[in-house]
Amino acid sequence: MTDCIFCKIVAGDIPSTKVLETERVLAFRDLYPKAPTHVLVIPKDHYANAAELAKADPALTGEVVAAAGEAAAAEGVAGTGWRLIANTGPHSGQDVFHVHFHVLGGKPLGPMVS
Ligand code: D5M
Repeated sequence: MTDCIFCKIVAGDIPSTKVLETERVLAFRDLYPKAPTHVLVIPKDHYANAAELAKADPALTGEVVAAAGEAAAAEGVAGTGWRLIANTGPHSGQDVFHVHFHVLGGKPLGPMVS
Protein backbone atom coordinates (compact mmCIF):
# COMPACT_ATOMS: atom_id res chain seq x y z
CA MET A 1 0.00 0.00 0.00
CA THR A 2 1.56 3.27 -1.08
CA ASP A 3 0.32 5.34 1.87
CA CYS A 4 1.17 2.82 4.59
CA ILE A 5 4.08 3.75 6.87
CA PHE A 6 4.82 0.12 7.76
CA CYS A 7 4.79 -0.93 4.09
CA LYS A 8 7.38 1.82 3.58
CA ILE A 9 9.48 0.34 6.41
CA VAL A 10 9.22 -3.10 4.78
CA ALA A 11 10.32 -1.58 1.46
CA GLY A 12 13.26 0.19 3.14
CA ASP A 13 11.92 3.63 2.23
CA ILE A 14 11.69 4.60 5.92
CA PRO A 15 14.46 3.58 8.35
CA SER A 16 13.81 1.24 11.26
CA THR A 17 15.84 -0.54 13.89
CA LYS A 18 15.37 -4.18 12.94
CA VAL A 19 15.22 -6.85 15.62
CA LEU A 20 14.65 -9.78 13.28
CA GLU A 21 13.52 -10.53 9.77
CA THR A 22 12.24 -13.64 8.02
CA GLU A 23 10.92 -14.13 4.49
CA ARG A 24 7.44 -12.94 5.50
CA VAL A 25 7.86 -11.17 8.86
CA LEU A 26 9.69 -8.12 10.16
CA ALA A 27 10.27 -7.02 13.77
CA PHE A 28 11.60 -3.56 14.58
CA ARG A 29 11.81 -1.26 17.59
CA ASP A 30 8.86 1.05 18.24
CA LEU A 31 9.84 4.68 17.63
CA TYR A 32 7.94 5.83 20.76
CA PRO A 33 8.59 3.03 23.28
CA LYS A 34 6.05 2.55 26.08
CA ALA A 35 8.32 0.14 27.99
CA PRO A 36 12.09 -0.57 28.15
CA THR A 37 11.47 -3.25 25.51
CA HIS A 38 8.98 -2.28 22.81
CA VAL A 39 9.16 -4.08 19.49
CA LEU A 40 6.60 -4.17 16.69
CA VAL A 41 6.17 -7.42 14.76
CA ILE A 42 4.45 -7.26 11.37
CA PRO A 43 3.78 -9.42 8.35
CA LYS A 44 5.48 -7.88 5.33
CA ASP A 45 2.23 -8.14 3.39
CA HIS A 46 -0.39 -5.54 4.21
CA TYR A 47 -3.43 -6.46 6.32
CA ALA A 48 -5.36 -3.81 8.23
CA ASN A 49 -5.57 -5.62 11.56
CA ALA A 50 -5.08 -8.93 13.37
CA ALA A 51 -8.56 -10.22 12.54
CA GLU A 52 -8.04 -9.65 8.80
CA LEU A 53 -4.62 -11.29 8.95
CA ALA A 54 -5.91 -14.34 10.84
CA LYS A 55 -8.84 -14.77 8.46
CA ALA A 56 -6.71 -14.41 5.33
CA ASP A 57 -3.61 -16.37 6.37
CA PRO A 58 -3.65 -18.40 9.62
CA ALA A 59 -0.17 -19.79 8.90
CA LEU A 60 1.29 -16.30 8.55
CA THR A 61 -0.46 -15.31 11.80
CA GLY A 62 1.41 -18.15 13.48
CA GLU A 63 4.68 -17.01 11.94
CA VAL A 64 4.14 -13.49 13.28
CA VAL A 65 3.36 -14.75 16.80
CA ALA A 66 6.38 -17.07 16.72
CA ALA A 67 8.53 -14.14 15.60
CA ALA A 68 7.20 -12.14 18.56
CA GLY A 69 8.60 -14.82 20.88
CA GLU A 70 11.91 -14.75 19.05
CA ALA A 71 12.00 -10.94 19.24
CA ALA A 72 11.34 -11.09 23.00
CA ALA A 73 14.22 -13.54 23.36
CA ALA A 74 16.48 -11.41 21.18
CA GLU A 75 15.71 -8.37 23.34
CA GLY A 76 16.47 -10.33 26.53
CA VAL A 77 12.99 -10.42 28.08
CA ALA A 78 11.99 -14.04 27.40
CA GLY A 79 12.76 -15.03 30.99
CA THR A 80 11.18 -12.08 32.78
CA GLY A 81 7.99 -12.07 30.70
CA TRP A 82 6.45 -9.85 28.11
CA ARG A 83 3.10 -8.77 26.72
CA LEU A 84 1.76 -9.20 23.18
CA ILE A 85 -0.88 -6.69 22.06
CA ALA A 86 -2.61 -6.10 18.73
CA ASN A 87 -4.73 -2.96 18.88
CA THR A 88 -7.68 -3.37 16.55
CA GLY A 89 -10.08 -0.58 15.61
CA PRO A 90 -11.08 2.78 17.10
CA HIS A 91 -11.67 1.86 20.77
CA SER A 92 -8.26 0.18 20.95
CA GLY A 93 -6.42 3.32 19.86
CA GLN A 94 -5.00 1.67 16.72
CA ASP A 95 -3.10 4.38 14.83
CA VAL A 96 -1.35 2.42 12.09
CA PHE A 97 -3.59 0.27 9.91
CA HIS A 98 -0.99 -2.30 8.92
CA VAL A 99 -1.38 -5.09 11.45
CA HIS A 100 1.33 -5.02 14.11
CA PHE A 101 1.85 -6.87 17.36
CA HIS A 102 3.44 -4.90 20.19
CA VAL A 103 6.00 -6.87 22.23
CA LEU A 104 6.33 -5.05 25.56
CA GLY A 105 8.57 -5.93 28.47
CA GLY A 106 11.62 -5.06 30.49
CA LYS A 107 9.69 -4.02 33.63
CA PRO A 108 6.53 -5.11 35.48
CA LEU A 109 3.80 -3.89 33.15
CA GLY A 110 0.91 -3.52 35.58
CA PRO A 111 -2.78 -3.90 34.73
CA MET A 112 -3.64 -4.43 31.08
CA VAL A 113 -6.49 -1.91 30.96
CA SER A 114 -6.79 1.23 33.10
O1 D5M B 1 0.62 1.57 17.41
C1 D5M B 1 1.37 2.16 16.39
C2 D5M B 1 2.80 2.21 16.88
O2 D5M B 1 3.63 2.49 15.80
C3 D5M B 1 3.07 3.28 17.94
O3 D5M B 1 3.50 2.65 19.16
C4 D5M B 1 4.19 4.12 17.36
C5 D5M B 1 4.75 3.23 16.29
N1 D5M B 1 5.35 3.88 15.14
C6 D5M B 1 4.81 4.81 14.34
N2 D5M B 1 5.65 5.14 13.35
C7 D5M B 1 6.76 4.37 13.53
C8 D5M B 1 8.01 4.24 12.84
N3 D5M B 1 8.29 4.96 11.74
N4 D5M B 1 8.92 3.35 13.34
C9 D5M B 1 8.64 2.62 14.43
N5 D5M B 1 7.48 2.70 15.13
C10 D5M B 1 6.57 3.58 14.68
P1 D5M B 1 -0.97 1.44 17.38
O4 D5M B 1 -1.24 0.08 17.98
O5 D5M B 1 -1.44 1.58 15.97
O6 D5M B 1 -1.47 2.56 18.27
